[in-house]
Amino acid sequence: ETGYDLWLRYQPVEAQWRDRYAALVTQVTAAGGTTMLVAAGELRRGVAGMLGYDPVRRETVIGDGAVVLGTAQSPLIAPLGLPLAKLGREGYLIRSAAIGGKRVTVIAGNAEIGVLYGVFRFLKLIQTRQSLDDLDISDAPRLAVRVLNHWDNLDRYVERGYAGQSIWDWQKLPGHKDSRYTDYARANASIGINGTVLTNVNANADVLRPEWLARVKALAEVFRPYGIKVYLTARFSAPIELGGLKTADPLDPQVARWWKDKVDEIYRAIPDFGGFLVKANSEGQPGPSDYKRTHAEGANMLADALAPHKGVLMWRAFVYAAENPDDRHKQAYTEFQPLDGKFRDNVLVQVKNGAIDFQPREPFHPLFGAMPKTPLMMEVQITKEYLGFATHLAYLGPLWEEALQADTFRPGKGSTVAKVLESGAATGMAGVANIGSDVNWSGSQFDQANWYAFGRFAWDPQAKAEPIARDWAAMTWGNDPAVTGPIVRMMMESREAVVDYMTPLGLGHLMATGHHYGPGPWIADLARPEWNPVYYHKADARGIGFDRTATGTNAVGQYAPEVAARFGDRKRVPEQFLLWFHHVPWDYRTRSGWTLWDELIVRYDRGVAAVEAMQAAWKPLAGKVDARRWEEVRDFLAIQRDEAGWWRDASIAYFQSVSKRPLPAGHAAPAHDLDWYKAIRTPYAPGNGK
Ligand code: BDP
Repeated sequence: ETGYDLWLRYQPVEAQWRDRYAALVTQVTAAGGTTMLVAAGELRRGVAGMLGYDPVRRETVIGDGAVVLGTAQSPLIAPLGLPLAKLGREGYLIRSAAIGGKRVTVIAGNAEIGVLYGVFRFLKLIQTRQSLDDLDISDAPRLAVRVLNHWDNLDRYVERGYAGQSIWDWQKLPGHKDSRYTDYARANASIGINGTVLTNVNANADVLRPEWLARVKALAEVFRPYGIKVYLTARFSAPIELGGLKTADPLDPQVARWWKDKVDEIYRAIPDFGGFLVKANSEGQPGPSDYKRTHAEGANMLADALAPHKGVLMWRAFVYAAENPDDRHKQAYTEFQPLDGKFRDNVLVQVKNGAIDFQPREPFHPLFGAMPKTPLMMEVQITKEYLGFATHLAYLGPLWEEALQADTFRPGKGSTVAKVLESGAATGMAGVANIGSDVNWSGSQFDQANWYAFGRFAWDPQAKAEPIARDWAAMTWGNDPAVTGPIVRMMMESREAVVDYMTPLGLGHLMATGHHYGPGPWIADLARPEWNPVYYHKADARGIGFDRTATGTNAVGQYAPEVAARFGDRKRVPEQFLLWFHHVPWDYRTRSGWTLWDELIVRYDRGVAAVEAMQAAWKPLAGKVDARRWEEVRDFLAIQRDEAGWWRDASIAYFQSVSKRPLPAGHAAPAHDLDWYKAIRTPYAPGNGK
C-alpha cells in the first residue's frame, strides 16, 4: 500500500464480521440529487471493499437489511417522524427501524450533505468493527465553517508544504480535472470539512483574474457534491494590481466598487463561493494600515461586497510589526481587542491557537474570550512547520485538545476556548493543510492522522485526541489490537516527545533561519529582533526565559485575572509554560526537585528516549502491517531519532556555553562542540516560502 487510500481503505473484514454485517446491508435505497448519488456510491464502494459484494439497488424496501438513505422529505423517511429538526442542515441520524415490516437502517439528514456525512459514519462503524444492530446515532457539527487553508502558490509551490507540490494543477485546469480532486473531496467530506481556501495567505492577486476564476470554478464543481465550498485569499492591493486604481484604501468608493464588481463576477461563476481569507499588514502583506485605516475598516469593506451573496470574510489576527518594540506575544491582542464589536456580521476573525506562531507548545491566544462581540475562529497548523516537517512523527490531536480545553475564564470559569468558538454568531475553525502531490498526500503516513484529526476537532471542538487516534489507527492500519494499541500509544506520546527534544519547559521559536527545521538557539543577527531565537529564550549567565509578568512585558495582563495570576506566578504556572512567562535562574528548583538547568537536560534526554521508544514499539509491527508503509515509517523514525539527537545536542551545547554548568550525572555530553552545530547549513530545505 502507498497510503493513497488514507483512512478510506475499505479492506475486507474478517469472516466472523462479514456475515453479521452482510445481513444488515443487503440493499441500498437512495433518491435525490448529486450528493445523494455520491452518498449511495460511497456506501456501495465501502461495502464492495469490506464485504465483497454490490448491494441491491431498489427504490422500495424489498427485504430485511435495506439501508435507506434520504432527507426528511424522502417518501420512505417522512412517515418515520424522525427527530431531525434540531440537527441543522449538516447533521444526520442513523437509526435501526422497520419499514413495511422489514428491518432497515435509515441514514437521514435535513439536507443531502447530512446523509453523506451519515454514510461515512456508517462505514466507519464497519471499518472499526462496531455492531450495526439497534443503531441510534445522531450527530451534527458544532462549528459552521470547517476549512482547510492551503498555502499553495499559483506555480504549485506550497509554502511550508512538505508533501510535494500543490495538488491544484492549475496549468491543466479547467480542461482537465484530475481524479485526485474527487478523492480529496471524498476524504474531506468523510471528516466533515466543508470548505477549502485554495490559495496562500501570502496572496497573489492573479487568482482573481477571469482566466484563473475559470479554473477555480472547475474545482468548485468537483467539490460541490461533497458539500465543500471554495474560498480564495484576497490580496488587499488587488484593486491597484488588477484594477489599475491608484489606491486600495478601503474607504475609497472606487476601491469598494472594484471589490463589489469582482465579488459579483466570482458569484456569477461560482454561486456557492464561500468567501475570502485575508492576511493583511502582516509580514509584508498589504492592508488597511497602509492607508491609516483599521483592520475592521478593511475587513468590513470586503465583507460588504460578500454579504449580498452570503459570503464569509475570514480576517486573520496574525499581526506583528517590525516598528513595534512591544513583545510579539502582545501585538495581535493590542491591535484587535479594541476593535471588538466593530466588525460586520459576516466577518470571522481568524486567530492562531497560540499567542505567537504554531510552536510545539504555546499558551492559548489571549484574544480568545476577549472579543465577546466578534466571532472568532481558531486557526491551527496541520502542516508541521515547527514540529519536524513530515519526517518527525507528531500527532497533533493532543496539542489541539490542549488549546481547545484551555480555560479563558472569560466571562467566567469553564469558558474554554472551545466554548468561545462555539458561542460566536458565526463559528469556524481553519487548518493549514499538509496536503500535496506526494502519493501518500501528507508527506508521511502518520501526518495523515493530523488531517483526519483536524476534521474531527472542527466538527466537534470538545472532542478528545485519543479516541480520534484510535479511529484513525484502526481505519488506516487495521483492527488488530496488537497493531492499534502500540500505534495509539506512539501517537499520544509523540507530540510531548517533540516538545521535550526541541523546546521544553515553555521555550519556543528556537529554529534555525528560514526553514524552521533544525535548531538555532544561538541566532542573534537577523534584522528584526523577533526573528531571532535569542529574543525568545533570553538565556544569560543568570538564567533563561522570557519575563512576561508585570516585571517584564506584562503579556500575562492580556489574560483574564485568574489566568494572569496563575501564569504570572512562578510557583503556580504550569511548568510546561515556565520559561514562556518567566526568566528563571539556572539553579531554581523545579517541581521535581532538580535545578532548572538539570531539569532542562533531563527533558531533552527524555524527548530523545521517547523517539527510541517509538522505534522499539514500531519494530514488532513488521509483518502485521503492509511492508511498504511499515518500512517508510521505520525509516522516518530513524531520521527522527537522529534529528532529536541533533536538537538535544545543539541546544545543550549552546545553553551550556551560556550557563557554564556541568551536565548532571548520567547525561551524555553533546557529540560535538557548539561550532560544529552552528556550521550546519540546510539552504534547500522545502517550504521556505520562496
Ligand atoms: C509563519 C510561517 C509563514 C506564514 C505565516 C502566516 O512561517 O510562512 O506565512 O506563519 O501564518 O509561521 O501567515
